[in-house]
Amino acid sequence: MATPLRHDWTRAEVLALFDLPLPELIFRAQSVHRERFDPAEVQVSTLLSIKTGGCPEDCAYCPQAARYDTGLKPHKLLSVEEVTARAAAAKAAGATRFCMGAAWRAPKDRDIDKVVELVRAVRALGLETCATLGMLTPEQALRLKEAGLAYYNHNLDTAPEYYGEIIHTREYEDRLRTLEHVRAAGLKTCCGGIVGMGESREQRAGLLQTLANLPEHPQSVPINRLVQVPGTPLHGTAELDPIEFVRTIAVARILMPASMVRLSAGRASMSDELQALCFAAGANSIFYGEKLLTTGNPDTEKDLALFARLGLRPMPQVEEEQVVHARITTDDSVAA
Ligand code: SAM
Ligand code: DTB
Ligand code: SF4
Repeated sequence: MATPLRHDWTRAEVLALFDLPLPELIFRAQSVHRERFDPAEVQVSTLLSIKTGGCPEDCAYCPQAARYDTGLKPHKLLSVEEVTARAAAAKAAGATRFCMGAAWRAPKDRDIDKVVELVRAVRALGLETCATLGMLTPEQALRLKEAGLAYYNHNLDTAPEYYGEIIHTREYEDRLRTLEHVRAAGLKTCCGGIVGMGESREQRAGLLQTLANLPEHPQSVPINRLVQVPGTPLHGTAELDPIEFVRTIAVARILMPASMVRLSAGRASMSDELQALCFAAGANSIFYGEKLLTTGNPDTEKDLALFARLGLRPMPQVEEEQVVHARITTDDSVAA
């Protein structure tokens, strides 16, 4: 029987996992991973920034906050034609999910009207859809669900006690509330955070503990390594030890055994060897395509060569009904 899902992790338990000798930690993560996943498969999603820059929030890591001078060229919401062309190209390159990101604090209802059109257009190409648009009302979440959106990305970013060091224009509670609305609308959640922002190991454990103790584990858990962008307050932060990054991935895998753990931002500056360790530690999805939202990502040829080198292959797209079935049989909180 697969390891049951838990929602009652203590900080001490999570820290004890971080403290394990690395081979033991990777062994445990890999064992849990194989209970529910094929260790040779990696899910690939392509990102597109559909509305770039000019954001009123002050997230200290983000090149899109209007208040930081990062040299970024902002643009308004892209047209349906442009997004459709980009999604078709992503599909042709082998992506199975297309994730649209907008630099909003919270979309207006008329923004949602337009995003609904984009979701319909991307879905019509046979791609799974994901969006990250900021805080949502319950009604907005429902409208996105009705349009056929599969996932909503909304990150907790860091531990509750470190959040105030990174963002001052909204509260942790605001993030939790939007996640509640997303779950209530029946959307799958993509929720994770960023490491390498100067947080302590205890705070990395706090982020993962909070994610695992949500009422339902996020189906997708992006672990981003901070991309340091000149002009943002976090530019110049001491680099996180790459082995500590691997530990973070492994602990995420152990705490959330049925979730896709995404090796997210930061891959452009990671060696093949570091990424190989992350896959061995239970990461099973990546962003694929030469750009994240505004910063670089490895190009597709490089990733395909990495997959070939490691004997990995892209995960086939899961049909909607199969996903629902898998959630009911693997997540006790859904089955209960
Ligand atoms: N504005 C919306 C929001 O904040 O929810 C959606 C877009 S926002 C850019 C999506 C996520 O990208 C953030 O929550 C953060 O985790 C991640 N991110 C932004 N800048 C980053 C950076 N420099 N390094 C790593 N991750 C970053
Ligand atoms: C997530 O957790 N990481 C992605 C996606 N969700 C939207 C975004 C990473 C952004 C990195 C900085 C940039 O390219 O602007
Ligand atoms: Fe705005 Fe999102 Fe960037 Fe924060 S992370 S500044 S909310 S775009």
